[in-house]
Amino acid sequence: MWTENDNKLYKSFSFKDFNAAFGFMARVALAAEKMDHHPTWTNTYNKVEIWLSTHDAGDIVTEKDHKLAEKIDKCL
Ligand code: H2B
Repeated sequence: MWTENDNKLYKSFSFKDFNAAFGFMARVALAAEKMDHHPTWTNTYNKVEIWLSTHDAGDIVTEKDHKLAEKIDKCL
């Protein structure tokens, strides 16, 4: 579930292993590049954490972040 805190949308994802996590990240990267809207994220082995905000709008959550969040969920 995405949560909004401190002007960021946040979600944590867990996978079977690194390979599954990185496959997900590759799909997200392509979707993000298409939108020209990019995640702030970390990956540790099978875990991926993502924060979304719109820097161009002053680091707040905008419709673009909600749209990317939706696309990210479809990359699962
Ligand atoms: N990603 C995110 N998350 N927020 C932005 O404001 C943003 C971005 N701006 N990706 C884009 C790129 C902008 O810097 C470029 C120049 O279009």
